[in-house]
Amino acid sequence: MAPRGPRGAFFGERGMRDISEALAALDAEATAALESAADEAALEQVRVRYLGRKGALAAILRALVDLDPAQRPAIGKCANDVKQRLEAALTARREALLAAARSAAESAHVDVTLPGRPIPMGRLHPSTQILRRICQIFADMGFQIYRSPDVETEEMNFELLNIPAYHPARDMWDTFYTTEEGILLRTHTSPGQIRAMRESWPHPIRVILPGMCYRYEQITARSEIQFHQVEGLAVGRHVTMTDLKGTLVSFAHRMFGAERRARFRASHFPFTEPSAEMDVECILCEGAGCALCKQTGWLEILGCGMVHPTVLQNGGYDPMAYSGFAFGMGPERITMLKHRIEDIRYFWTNDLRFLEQF
Ligand code: FA5
Repeated sequence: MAPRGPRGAFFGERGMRDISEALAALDAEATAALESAADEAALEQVRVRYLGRKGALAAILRALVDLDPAQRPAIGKCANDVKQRLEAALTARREALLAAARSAAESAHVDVTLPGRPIPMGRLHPSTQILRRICQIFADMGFQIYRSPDVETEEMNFELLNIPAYHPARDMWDTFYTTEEGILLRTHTSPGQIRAMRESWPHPIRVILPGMCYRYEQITARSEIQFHQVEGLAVGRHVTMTDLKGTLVSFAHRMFGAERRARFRASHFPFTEPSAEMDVECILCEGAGCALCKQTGWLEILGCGMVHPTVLQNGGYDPMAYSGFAFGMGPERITMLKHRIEDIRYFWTNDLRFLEQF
């Protein structure tokens, strides 16, 4: 029987040579493709293209039926050899890819016994830390936090606090005025006293008012144009100077240590009568006298006094029936004392070398 071509004609010597050459070409091409497959997906594509049911090798094998039966065994064996070689190469490549993936995973393996890499943590600003500490101490004594605005009326900041326009204290508390007549940035938290009283009347009051204050003055190592204050106000039917002293001494002991002595010095504020300033024993020399306390042995921490009858009245409380005490302190100055910081300007210059110490 003579060999037939694809359309029924038998292949001759030539046809057999063509199939052998096609097998050799497929063998070389598929081997190269397998070797360059970079991952499992690429490998699968190569397998389907060359060894799949509709792949290149299957097409050649189908053509064997057109060969002279005498030639089929030899060429069939050759095709089988190619198939087996490619299948072995496929398996070898798959294993090599798996091994590479495994060793990559091993090198990325987390060693839980190694010390962790520290994550840089932010922290609270020293002013915020001291504000929270102050609030905590007064909260423990039953004081609530009352918020009052930074932008105030001249009336609240001065007149209602018994500081009329001609009063010399206005020079001490000069501030920044807005373009709106009579509206300014508060110089102290004391206007919050009037707001708290007007809101609470006729009930007793025990509040602290933390917040930012502004003053138009020379910036120095001790004075900023913007700084915090914490105001305190207690109003009731039998509030006395003894309550004021007990509250503030208790605060000083918790803030600076139970062994630290405190004292009150007579002073003057237009909105309190009598008025005082409170000192604590110098934290550096412990009362002996040094440069920090200007050789006095004492450091001033706040102003205070019994709420002036006019101010009580402006807040809506009858001074014949009610009395109260008030105080105002500067948290930045307290932080400076606690940590021996020599310049208040460090607080707002955003220098991490300073901030990271707290
Ligand atoms: C007042 O501002 C009064 N309102 C305090 C007061 C309240 C007295 C209630 C009586 C009753 P003085 O101006 O002294 O007082 O300021 C109070 C505190 O604010 C000072 O002790 C100081 O710690 C802080 N302080 C004042 N000016 C500055 C400034 N320029 N920079 C930083 N802190 C300041």
